[in-house]
Amino acid sequence: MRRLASALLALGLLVAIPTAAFAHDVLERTNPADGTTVTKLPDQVVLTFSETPLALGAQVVVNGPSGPVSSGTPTISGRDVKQALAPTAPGGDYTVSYRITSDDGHPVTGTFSFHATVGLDGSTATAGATVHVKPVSAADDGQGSLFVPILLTVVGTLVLLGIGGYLVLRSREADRS
Ligand SMILES: [Cu+2]
Repeated sequence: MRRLASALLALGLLVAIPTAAFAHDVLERTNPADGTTVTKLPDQVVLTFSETPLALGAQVVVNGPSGPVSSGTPTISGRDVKQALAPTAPGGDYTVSYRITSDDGHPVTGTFSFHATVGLDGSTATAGATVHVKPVSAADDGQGSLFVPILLTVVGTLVLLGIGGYLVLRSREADRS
């Protein structure tokens, strides 16, 4: 009986520990920032994540008034993913779509937007262009919401610890009598 109780306690601890290691790489900030206006289009966009994404399969598509202006493939430098822009990129509204591989192996995707008054080609944004303020959207193709798996882990751990603790107490009382 005591052996079973110890095993259940150990199992409960095993379930509890790895939860933190399954975190997704969350997009923390971008340059240019989402929903902002920059006077001059930078020669690259930078996406900073909470952890270093895997080098595998990173994609950043930058769409402007003239279409896609991404130049080459993105580079990963620490927690930063950098995407160079073509020197022909004009002023106007830009939308950036990204897909990176989180360090837990899951793909993380999302979009953000900004407005550049002057483009890399020196052109000014056309009159009447509006800034599209759009919240950063992020999605995890691999798992959807993390809430349910975390809840199940917590509940499962509490149940196992509870059963284990109860059995330890019972076996102690049994020894005494
Ligand atoms: Cu994940």
